[in-house]
Amino acid sequence: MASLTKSDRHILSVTTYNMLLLVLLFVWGCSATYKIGVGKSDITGPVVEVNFMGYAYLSQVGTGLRQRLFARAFIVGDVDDANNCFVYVNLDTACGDTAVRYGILDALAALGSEYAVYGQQNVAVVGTHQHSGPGAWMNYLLPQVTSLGFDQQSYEAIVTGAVAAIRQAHESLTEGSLAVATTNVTDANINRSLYAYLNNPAAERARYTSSTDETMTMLRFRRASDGLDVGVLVWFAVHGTSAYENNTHVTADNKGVAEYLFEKAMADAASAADGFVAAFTQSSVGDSSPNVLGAWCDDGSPCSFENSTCDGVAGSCHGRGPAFRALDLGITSCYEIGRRQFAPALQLYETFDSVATALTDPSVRAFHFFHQMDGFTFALPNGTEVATCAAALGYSFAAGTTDGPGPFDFTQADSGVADANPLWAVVSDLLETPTAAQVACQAPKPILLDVGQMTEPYAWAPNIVDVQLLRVGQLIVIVSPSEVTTMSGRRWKDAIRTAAVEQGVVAADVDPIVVVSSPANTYAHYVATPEEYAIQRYEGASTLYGPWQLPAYINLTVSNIGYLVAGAGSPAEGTYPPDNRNVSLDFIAGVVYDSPPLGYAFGDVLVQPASSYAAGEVVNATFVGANPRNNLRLGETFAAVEQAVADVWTVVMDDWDWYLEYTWAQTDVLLGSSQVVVSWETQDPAPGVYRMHYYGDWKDVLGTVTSFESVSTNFTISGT
Ligand SMILES: *[C@@H]1O[C@H](CO)[C@@H](O)[C@H](O)[C@H]1NC(C)=O
Ligand SMILES: *[C@@H]1O[C@H](CO)[C@@H](O)[C@H](O)[C@H]1NC(C)=O
Ligand SMILES: *[C@@H]1O[C@H](CO)[C@@H](O)[C@H](O)[C@H]1NC(C)=O
Ligand SMILES: *[C@@H]1O[C@H](CO)[C@@H](O)[C@H](O)[C@H]1NC(C)=O
Ligand SMILES: *[C@@H]1O[C@H](CO)[C@@H](O)[C@H](O)[C@H]1NC(C)=O
Ligand SMILES: *[C@@H]1O[C@H](CO)[C@@H](O)[C@H](O)[C@H]1NC(C)=O
Ligand SMILES: *[C@@H]1O[C@H](CO)[C@@H](O)[C@H](O)[C@H]1NC(C)=O
Ligand SMILES: *[C@@H]1O[C@H](CO)[C@@H](O)[C@H](O)[C@H]1NC(C)=O
Ligand SMILES: CC(=O)N[C@H]1CO[C@H](CO)[C@@H](O)[C@@H]1O
Repeated sequence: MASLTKSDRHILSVTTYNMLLLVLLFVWGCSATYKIGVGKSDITGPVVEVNFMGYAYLSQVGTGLRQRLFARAFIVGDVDDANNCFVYVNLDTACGDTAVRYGILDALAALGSEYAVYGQQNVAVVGTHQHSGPGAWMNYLLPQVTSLGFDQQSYEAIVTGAVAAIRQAHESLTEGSLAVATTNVTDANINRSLYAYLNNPAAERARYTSSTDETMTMLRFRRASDGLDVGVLVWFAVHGTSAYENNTHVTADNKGVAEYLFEKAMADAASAADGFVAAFTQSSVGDSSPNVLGAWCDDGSPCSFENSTCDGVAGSCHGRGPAFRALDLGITSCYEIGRRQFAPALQLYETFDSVATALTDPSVRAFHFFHQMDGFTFALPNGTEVATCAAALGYSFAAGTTDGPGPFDFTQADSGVADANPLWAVVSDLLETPTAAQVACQAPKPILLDVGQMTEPYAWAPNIVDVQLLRVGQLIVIVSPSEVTTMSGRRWKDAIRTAAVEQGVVAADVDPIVVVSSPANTYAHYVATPEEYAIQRYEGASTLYGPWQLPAYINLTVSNIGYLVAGAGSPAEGTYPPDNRNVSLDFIAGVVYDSPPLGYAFGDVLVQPASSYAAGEVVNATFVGANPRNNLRLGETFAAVEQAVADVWTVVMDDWDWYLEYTWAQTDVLLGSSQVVVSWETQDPAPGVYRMHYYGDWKDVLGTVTSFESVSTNFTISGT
């Protein structure tokens, strides 16, 4: 081979350089550029004297706070067209809801033209499905029964925080890239209705290794300006029922723990921008339980397989979390199931680039419409015409699940204790007997509550649902109003994946990535497969619109998937669901006034901490308190642990921290006296000098609210 001249070498190196550049451009070109923004804001409503939303257990009324709740918002937009964008709001709440979504949309509309691109069509409001936050913020009457109505303060905390998170996301919009990676998590969920799941066809079940969806999907947001990550949105299916129905401290359950651990880890990560937002969002949650040791009778024998009873009774069959022997209302299990989502997520994040798929198509699309489920007739894929019905709940609904008693289990208040529930006393006479047509439509469901036909004094449950899909590049998000069971989610995702390819929604050379978010936008209970429905366990009994609900949801989304094609228009909005915010009943008494016991002042320390503790011990301080409903202290804290660092008090823990617990108790109803215990379950803190700090707000007889604060004496913690 002839030797090259200097000029030849130059030409060669230029060519090599150009080729390299081309290759690089090709790689960069693969990853599309989007507008991205993230935000996070406190949504912790009244932590005491309000019933928790989720288990609908009449006596589960808040007595304090373990961990604050947040809204985390993500905005994705097309760089070339500001109108093509969507907002994904992940709320640490039991579910999305019509009242809350109306409130968010009203508030966005009031922000003026800059926010006019966000509306019905492209805002998704998704709940993490936790069961230990204050309730009384929902649009329909049924979930209001155990919460004694609708509480303006509880509702506003969620709406205001969600809007604040969306504003932060909007104000932080910048160019960036998105990529998706998945991993399998095998120790954080279990199927709680295996008997129903097994009624799905054997050939279909054989396609999967598990009876729960074990896929964790992470969407990473990386901004272009400095290459730092601003957030992750993580889908994984597991009920937020680690904390049991007898826990009365507000928490965001296992997903709140995962979010906390991930955001704390990112605070020190070189790859993460300041204000990094990690949202763990809910997926095919319907039959997926965090009680991974299975369900057992209180006497230690297994519950009946078919109907989860012990000697024919449902009440004594309970799911057990990984740490059920801790006898701490599920709190240790809750942390552990959170950690079991955090750890694989962190590992995925740290190895992300080697396994991720970049989103490569710059288009961003979303559609939403309302659909009347009562009397919706449509054709199954084999041509047979079927219909969905007005909402109804079956008998198994009252029995609840192995994760806890039935949500809205107000049958407990049915006789004898009616006086205990003033709202039930008002509405119990309004129960409807289902018509023959409704019985036939819902068969084989034995109807317990014909909620879809009950509209007095206002609608009890939704008959109109939100139908919504979001798309960015080849990622498609199914936004479901009902809790989707494992197999329902698989069928729905398959149908969307197939349709997205067939209808050219995604480019021919990429595979669509499909995820399910549920429960979102409203609360339409469950969606089970027709085969699971036939079994009528809890999830089937709570599939509101009859046996064909899942095929209907699939039909509605698949038929409209063309709206996700770049440049397509929008579907008609449909008939809006009723807005019950102004007409809802409210039997929740407000705070009358606070006053300290005779001879004391607000903030006086009734019980000081000991002077020293060993790491691992619990430190308690008791203060003369006031009702925390006087001021929710959103974005602030009721309690803090401070450490003396070079003689300067430095906050080391606040209301967000899992191991700092705030407990409020009324000690004299007439006088309005109360006390607060700030309790720190120390793990392995740095040895040093610490104190407890309590922040309160008291209300006088005229209604004026005044803030106060107080600190305990110093205490030292020695090493282990
Ligand atoms: C997850 O599990 C499924 C089923 O066993 C398997 O096909 C897939 O490759 C796994 N995914 C990852 C990322 O390990
Ligand atoms: C539950 O299933 C058992 C069989 O496992 C049966 O004996 C019992 O009658 C069932 N109970 C109810 C309430 O359906
Ligand atoms: C709380 O509920 C769980 C599950 O039902 C039960 O195992 C536990 O004993 C209860 N704890 C208390 C203190 O009542
Ligand atoms: C949905 O149902 C309608 C009405 O029966 C039918 O025309 C359409 O083909 C169905 N769409 C899909 C995707 O199955
Ligand atoms: C179509 O499918 C449904 C649901 O599997 C079934 O009930 C029906 O019998 C089928 N119709 C025909 C004509 O095969
Ligand atoms: C509810 O009441 C508020 C305040 O009075 C009012 O501005 C609003 O229009 C009402 N909304 C509906 C849907 O009636
Ligand atoms: C600390 O306070 C909590 C909450 O009131 C209470 O449950 C716990 O028993 C107390 N622990 C100690 C060690 O006093
Ligand atoms: C408590 O600790 C602070 C900070 O180290 C110190 O300034 C103060 O003197 C201590 N108070 C008492 C009573 O020891
Ligand atoms: C495959 C699988 O996940 N099976 C579990 C489903 O849940 C039951 C208890 O409800 C377990 O026993 C199975 O191991």
